[in-house]
Amino acid sequence: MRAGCALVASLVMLVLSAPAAGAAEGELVSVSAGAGGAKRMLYRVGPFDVKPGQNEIGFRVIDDKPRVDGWITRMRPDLVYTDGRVPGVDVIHLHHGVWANLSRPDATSSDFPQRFFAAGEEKTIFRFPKGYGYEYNAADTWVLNHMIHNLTPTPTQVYMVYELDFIPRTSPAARGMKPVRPIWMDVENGSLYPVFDVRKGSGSRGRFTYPSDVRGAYAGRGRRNDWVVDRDGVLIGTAGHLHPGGLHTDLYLRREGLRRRAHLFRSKAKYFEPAGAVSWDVAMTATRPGWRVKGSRGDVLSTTATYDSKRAAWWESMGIMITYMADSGRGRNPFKRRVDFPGRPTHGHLPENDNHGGRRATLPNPLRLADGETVVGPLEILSFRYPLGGLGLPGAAGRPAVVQQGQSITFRNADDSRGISHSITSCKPPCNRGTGIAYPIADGGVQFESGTLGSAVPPTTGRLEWQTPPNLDPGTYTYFCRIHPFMRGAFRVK
Ligand SMILES: [Cu+2]
Repeated sequence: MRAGCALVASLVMLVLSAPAAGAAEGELVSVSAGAGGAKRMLYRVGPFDVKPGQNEIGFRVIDDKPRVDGWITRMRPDLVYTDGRVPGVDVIHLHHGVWANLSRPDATSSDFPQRFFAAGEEKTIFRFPKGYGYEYNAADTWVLNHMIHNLTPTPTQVYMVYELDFIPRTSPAARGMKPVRPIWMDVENGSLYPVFDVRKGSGSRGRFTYPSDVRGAYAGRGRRNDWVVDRDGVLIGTAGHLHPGGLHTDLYLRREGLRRRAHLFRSKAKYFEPAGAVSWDVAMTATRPGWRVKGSRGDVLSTTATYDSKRAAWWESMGIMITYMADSGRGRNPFKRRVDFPGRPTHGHLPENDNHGGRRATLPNPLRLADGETVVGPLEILSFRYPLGGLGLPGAAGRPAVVQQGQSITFRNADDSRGISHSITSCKPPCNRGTGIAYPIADGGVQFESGTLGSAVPPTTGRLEWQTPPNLDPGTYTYFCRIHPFMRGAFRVK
């Protein structure tokens, strides 16, 4: 581990001090043999106790990994219940898993151990081109940074699954393997929760690119999306990570003395989702096996993330592009020859994305309801309910809460004591249809957003209270909780 690395040290302390996180009780589930001594190994880590409505970041040392040195040539992530079924993404959502090697330094951020593989709900399968692999030392310590999000109040248990294609160092297939180094590219690199907001209507022509479309995105903190290439080498593969609403991530190279930057690759979000770019029913494209790009020491690699901003706002979005680099080998000079050929999606539609939602109204239409009670004092969100104007609540409580024009409603998250965070996020009225991966979304004509209300570390904002904008025109406004989208509410400005 690198000395003087405060964040890593604190992560390790966190991992080692948490009793539940000491010895992981995961296991090697299956092994199948491939050519030349290669193996496909399926591991599961956990089980993780998933609390009601949880949406938090945790760490766990991974003891479940190959026992001998060798090469990793492919990784596939997943999430399963204890009975092996894959949870619906509208129920349990893999916000992210980041596999980090505590025994090696990270290339692009001194605040982290080496982040060598990561996945979100798009579940990208990463395969290195033939002859390349991630060099694996059995003695290295791995830690899994996980964020498992429960969209419901029902507790459960899940395992994180990772499948490796592994070549033991002593097997014939290991001959001539070339090592790759993970280069973690991220539009908010260095942050434990690297997010930015996409407002509806921002950017131009319905597309918003971060950081380019935000003036002063990195004011006073350096360009988070840049990395100065530290030694000559060859980039051999990459794939992007986005959230719903995301369209593509891009990788560029700049070289001193050249005016034009070279476009290296666009990782596109291929949506299977019938409603379009609004859900996790998506696969990202990865570079094709023949992609090789020469980079020289002193070049600047950078990444951007582009989202659709026509239909909705996308709060707390990400843009990450893990790129793998070898120290030597043949590659194209991207300033002389084209390299940005289209990639391929790493998988097809996944059945856990089958509940799209948004088909039928399952709650009363607040536009047609009579006035509810006039708001006096803060509204306490408790037990996954908005107390006044919570759609589906019995009697007057289920009708739109009334506020006079010029006044605000204060919401307070009273579930925080149980570690549950909520948001108040505007959606287009009536916002009363069935919940699924594609509904509701933050498509309110008037945008308001509380952030993730909670007192803990990110992803919460550290605040429990939020006030509606005081300048709203008379009318009925609908909102939902981004963390628990079955929660809906309405208020009426008079
Ligand atoms: Cu909530």
